[in-house]
Amino acid sequence: MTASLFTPYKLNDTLTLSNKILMAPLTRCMADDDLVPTQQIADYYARRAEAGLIISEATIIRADGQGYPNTPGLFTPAQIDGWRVVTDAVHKNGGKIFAQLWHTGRVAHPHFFGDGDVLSSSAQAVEGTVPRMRELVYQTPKAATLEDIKQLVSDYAQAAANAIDAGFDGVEIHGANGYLIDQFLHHDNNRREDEYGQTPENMSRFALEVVDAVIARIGADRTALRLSPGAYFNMAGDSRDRAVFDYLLPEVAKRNLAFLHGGIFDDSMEFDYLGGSISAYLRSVYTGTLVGVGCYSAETGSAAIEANKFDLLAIGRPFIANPDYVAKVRDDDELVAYADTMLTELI
Ligand code: FNR
Ligand code: 8K6
Repeated sequence: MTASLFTPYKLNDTLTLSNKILMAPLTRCMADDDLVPTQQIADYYARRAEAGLIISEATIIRADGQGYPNTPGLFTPAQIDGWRVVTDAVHKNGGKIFAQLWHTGRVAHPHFFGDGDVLSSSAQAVEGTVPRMRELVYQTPKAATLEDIKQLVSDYAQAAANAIDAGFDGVEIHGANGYLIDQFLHHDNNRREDEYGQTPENMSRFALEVVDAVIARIGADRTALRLSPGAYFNMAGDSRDRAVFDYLLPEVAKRNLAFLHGGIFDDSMEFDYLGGSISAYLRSVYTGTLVGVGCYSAETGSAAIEANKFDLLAIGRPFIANPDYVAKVRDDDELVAYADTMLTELI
């Protein structure tokens, strides 16, 4: 029932995956205090090298992108060296790994990076407090100036170059889940009146500038993108968002990225203004390789691939619970059920 997951998949002339199971990006908050990945993190990823592709936990491109404790970075020499230990360990076990490039935008907190502005598309605060750190109330961000935007685009590109330097096979730009890039793509957050706001073309501009800058540094074959056309996390939906993604997705398709990855926790969720689930909407508008994700099992994911709903399957929580997820699925062994209590330890 899962045989379709175990055939190789050619992403492009540069990269072929040995199977269609991706490890989804999973924040673990276990980097050291300089945001350097540890040997334990290297071991954790190396145990999962049988995945066709590992996508790393979200990794910040610069200090003011941090919104959670001990999330790794890719902007200091020590962080690059730390990641090289991880990528070497994964490669030694026959795996492939992309870095997920992250800036949390208005979800960042100065508690983590010292003085400095919290940046977003507009001065719209996210309600509430940092998870598990209730004393940290989110601040009203500063709307990024044109100068700030230029610098951010350049910092994404530099982080991509750093990822390649650290031995990653490519990068996934984190444009999903209500973080910085997504904060330009939804009307709830983007209230700008300049060339980055109001129209689908303007609201897509930052995302496309980041994509183009990363491609210019490391090539389209090694560049992927994650997007959440449906707002569901730290952001409210707006029926006008549909037009933004209707414009953006064909533009992304022209760039010939390695793949596009939906950003969602449960792909059975339907969005009125998208006319269905995230994967169904993305399939209808985007023509390249599509990764489906969100509460799939190997069986339901394999069936979805056979029904041509998407091309590759990303697995998140079950991979936290089962380092040997791929072998277990292949051998039809029983999986350990995921529980949130497992987040305190890297098994
Ligand atoms: C996530 N997810 C996530 N997504 C992302 O783009 N970057 C990240 O760093 C994280 N971190 C993260 C941590 C934890 C603990 C969870 C549970 C989830 C979302 C994840 O990639 C995936 O989309 C969802 O978990 C849905 O897939 P599963 O878990 O149902 O297979
Ligand atoms: C993306 C980085 C976040 C780091 C902590 C993640 C902890 C996630 C635990 C699962 C909770 C899912 C909540 C998502 C909102 C879904 C609303 C339908």
